[in-house]
Amino acid sequence: MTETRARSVGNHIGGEVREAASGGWFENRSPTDGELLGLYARSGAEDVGRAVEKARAAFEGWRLYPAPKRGEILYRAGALMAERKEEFARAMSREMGKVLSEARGDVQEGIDMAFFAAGEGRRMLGDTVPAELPEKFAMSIRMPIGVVGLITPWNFPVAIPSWKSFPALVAGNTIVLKPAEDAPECARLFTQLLLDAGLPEGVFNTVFGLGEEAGAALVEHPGVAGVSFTGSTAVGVSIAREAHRTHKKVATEMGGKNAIILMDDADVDLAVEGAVWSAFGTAGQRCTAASRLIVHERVLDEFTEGLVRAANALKLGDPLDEGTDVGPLVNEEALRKVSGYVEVAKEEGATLLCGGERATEGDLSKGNFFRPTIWGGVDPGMRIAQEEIFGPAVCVIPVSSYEEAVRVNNGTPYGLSSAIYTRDVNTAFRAMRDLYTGINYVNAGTIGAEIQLPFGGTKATGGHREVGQQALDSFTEWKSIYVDYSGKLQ
Ligand code: TXE
Repeated sequence: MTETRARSVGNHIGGEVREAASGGWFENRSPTDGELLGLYARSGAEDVGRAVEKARAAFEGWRLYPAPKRGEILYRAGALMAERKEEFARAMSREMGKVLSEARGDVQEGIDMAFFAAGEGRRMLGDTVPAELPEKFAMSIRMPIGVVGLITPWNFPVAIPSWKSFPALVAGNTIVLKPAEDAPECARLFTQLLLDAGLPEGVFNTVFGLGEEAGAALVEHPGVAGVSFTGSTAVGVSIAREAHRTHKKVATEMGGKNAIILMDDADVDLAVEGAVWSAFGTAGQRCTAASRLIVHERVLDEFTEGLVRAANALKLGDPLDEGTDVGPLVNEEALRKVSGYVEVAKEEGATLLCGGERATEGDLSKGNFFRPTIWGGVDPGMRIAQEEIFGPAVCVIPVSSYEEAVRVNNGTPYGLSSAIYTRDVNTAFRAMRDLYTGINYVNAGTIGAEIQLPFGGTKATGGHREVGQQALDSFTEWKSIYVDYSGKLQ
């Protein structure tokens, strides 16, 4: 790649690379040291309109292209992604700050998703059911919906576009992607990968830009049949409202306030390890990040001591360094948001057990580094225990029974993931029944979703599911078909 191309990246529309109609650009800067990594097209309604037009034109051919053949292209995309894994992972670490080992995991999810979705090309099961009359046949099939708009966040910049794109493509839809402004390079690599894998022109289009400009234009466009979004609750709710107004199918995934419960019979060392990675992995910027630790009072001291020790031992630094445990927050806005919650916690009377401030020693001063933060003595009603912080900060909430733990777990607006540590198999099964979240871990932290099971949550998380066979639900409509072969009015 030449220096000039690295510095200014245009949209991918109908197989061509184009500047934004306005000629504007936005900057992509490293959260580690502020370096300018590139300029990306700052698109608006005109660019989005052009991309939707190309995608609509391509839809007519793509929907008739046999699904097993669509699957073959996805197989090639998966294989190419495996070959380019390191390139993707490094670009990701550099532009959004996830440590390299986690970035590789992110890309691996994309690879897994490509192969899984490719298989749907020969499956995409519908029902055949008995008809009510002898010479009649009844069945259901999935139909693609048309052009789908994908709006994706920066925190899983390869996995999430893959989770959305591959099922949408195998089902016969064409796509306009509006990736997050904090991870555009991953989206460029992803788009190039799909073209190299052999997707016909116009089937996959990428329009860079800001949410309220390019993103909003995509949601409003009448030629878009469906929208799939992952990001903040406020934006997701406004997108869903606009999509309903303009009669689009819509799926929103809007984060969580995930909890890990520790019962008094838990393996405390195991739980400390699980809690540390669930709370501070990707600097807490995962939708399933654990931000509440609901701990039985009988193991509270032992657990809290172990947790603070482990958090203080984490190494902050350059995410490209293999020895780094925790990288920077994605941008200065995120830094302000997390710092704001430290003030809130103080006002609410929580006890700061460690962290609570920006890390500025040595090279860390150049980036958005925040120390792993733990609050003790937290009441479940406090704002820090209710709102998504999306940073390396976690609350410890003491409880005295299983019933109280379940009540606290279920007592937030969100419902993405939860975990329980217990050695009692009966308690574990009760928890699987009682915790009202879309994902539930037993004796493991809130990390490690596998793409063959649905991913998503209840309540303010959004209620939709990605990946697994359920992924097709956001990108297809069911059609029921009745064939009468009697040749007469039955
Ligand atoms: O999200 P936004 P941001 C949460 C988390 C985080 C907060 C802010 O709490 O601190 O959101 O992050 C596009 N019309 N999560 O600002 O703004 C935007 O360009 C159409 C949780 O990154 O929701 C980007 O592509 N699109 C989450 C995408 O929406 C719009 C992951 C997400 O951006 C738009 C990320 C608009 N009006 C953040 N405004 C999770 N569930 O994991 C923005 N966008």
